[in-house]
Amino acid sequence: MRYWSLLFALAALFCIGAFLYAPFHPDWWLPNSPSEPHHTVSAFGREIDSLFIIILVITGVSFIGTQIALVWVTFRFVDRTDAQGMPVRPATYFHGSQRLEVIWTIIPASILVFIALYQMGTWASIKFRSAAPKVQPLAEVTARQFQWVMRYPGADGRLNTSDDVHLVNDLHFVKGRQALIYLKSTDVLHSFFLPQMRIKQDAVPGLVIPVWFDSDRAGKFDLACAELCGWGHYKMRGNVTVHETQSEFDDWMKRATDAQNVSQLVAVGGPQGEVKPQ
Ligand SMILES: [Cu+2]
Repeated sequence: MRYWSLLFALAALFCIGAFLYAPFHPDWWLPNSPSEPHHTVSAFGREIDSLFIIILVITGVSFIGTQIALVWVTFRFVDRTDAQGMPVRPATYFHGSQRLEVIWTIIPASILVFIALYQMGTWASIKFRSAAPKVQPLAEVTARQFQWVMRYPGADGRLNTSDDVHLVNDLHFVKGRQALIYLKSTDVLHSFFLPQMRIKQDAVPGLVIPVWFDSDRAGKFDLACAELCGWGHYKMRGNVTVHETQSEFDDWMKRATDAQNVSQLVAVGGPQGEVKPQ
């Protein structure tokens, strides 16, 4: 029955096609800006993508090699019987092969050690607190079921003061500047995910975790929760706006501050809004 070898060969061909297609097709698996599908917007993005490509090459070459071996073995050593129904080439059985086991342990272990060492620099620059940029925090982001609560410092530039600006699912920062946020959670595990910037960080109840990122393109991007956090997990989609200049960001912040002051005045004036904002 050589059908099996044909079936394995077809599956292998399909996967090899996908493997060759993936790195060159925009948005096949690494999301980018819609207007520039081949451009990764953040500095971390380029490092993360190159790690992905290295892992894709290692797994792809291993996969192609094992598939060729599998197809060849199932084709070459297909079961054959003679006129009496007896196997022409009876199978021989043996138990264990120390040499083989040593080889197939050492090779994957070496590959894993290589990847672990190779990615250390990238990991350190994205995750180590010592690498956090020495800048004023952009915001405090608190995840809760099921929204992102953003708290921006107001005019005084300091967080946790009375002029802070509160927004929901709306992250803004400036192009070409490192943005630093403090990530918290009030209930369960969430995961702060900026797909186009290749940033993903768990929000853990009880912890305040610094997260930093940048973008070399202005525009609209996505924020998502990448941790299944309950029935409304899908609702934790937020908007990310990268402003072209600091003054554009400042204008937006002023509008957000004014809108917050208006809503507070209306709240003070009661549901009928007797106190009219100026
Ligand atoms: Cu969530």
